[in-house]
Amino acid sequence: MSETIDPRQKILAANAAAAAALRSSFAAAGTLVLNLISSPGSGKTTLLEATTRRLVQRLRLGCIEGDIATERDADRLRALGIPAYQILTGGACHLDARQVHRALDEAVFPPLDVLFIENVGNLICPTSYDLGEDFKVALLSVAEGDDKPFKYPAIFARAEVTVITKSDLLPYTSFDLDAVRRQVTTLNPDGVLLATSSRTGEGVDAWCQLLADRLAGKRRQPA
Ligand SMILES: Nc1nc2c(ncn2[C@@H]2O[C@H](COP(=O)(O)OP(=O)(O)OP(=O)(O)O)[C@@H](O)[C@H]2O)c(=O)[nH]1
Ligand SMILES: [Mg+2]
Repeated sequence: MSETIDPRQKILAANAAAAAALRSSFAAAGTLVLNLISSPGSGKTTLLEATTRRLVQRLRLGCIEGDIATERDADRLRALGIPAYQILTGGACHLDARQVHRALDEAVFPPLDVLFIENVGNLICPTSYDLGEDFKVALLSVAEGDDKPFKYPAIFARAEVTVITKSDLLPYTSFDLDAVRRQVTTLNPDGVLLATSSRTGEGVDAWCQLLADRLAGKRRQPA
């Protein structure tokens, strides 16, 4: 009897192999790599802009942007003086490890301390695709509603860090931060949750400190 292989499992296995190769090269380079995942418009690029403004003098930063169309997000980060490469998926709802590998080949980035990978705006598809990152970051904006972790559990369970964005909008909404905290803790008891506003700067220093701590932790580990 012939064994049938689920095509999705085959794709994910090929992706896992490509991600493992990326992870070893990031370890050898001592580069901390983050995979940022959230709905469209939740504030990924704006948080990266705020992060870049704070850290660009101290750390060598770079960015891979994933979008269906346009170079807009990569242009926003280049304008702040960091190298950024735009992957255009042409319709695909997530990035995969082979695209990241090709992007790194084409971009020829200088040595980096931190590489941000901003995934295609989507809380579902990017969740299953390992990109060789150190950890996934799930972002949830106050404007999206406080029920999202339990509605999209996979990403909030897998992301080591959840960043609530647009906290400046809290006074104008019924968003219950404690309710979100409880959901995230249930899904991922070891996860970290930060509330931030790229507009007021609230929580952005704590986010930058988390990046610096994770980078130092990675550099202490043998490659
Ligand atoms: N009030 C407020 N608005 C914000 C904040 N961060 C981002 N925005 C606004 O939210 C909108 C979307 O922000 P982006 O950073 O482009 O969102 P994104 O997640 O990168 O979007 P995609 O790349 O399309 O998925 C922009 O109009 C931002 O100005 C914030 O902290 N507070
Ligand atoms: Mg963006």
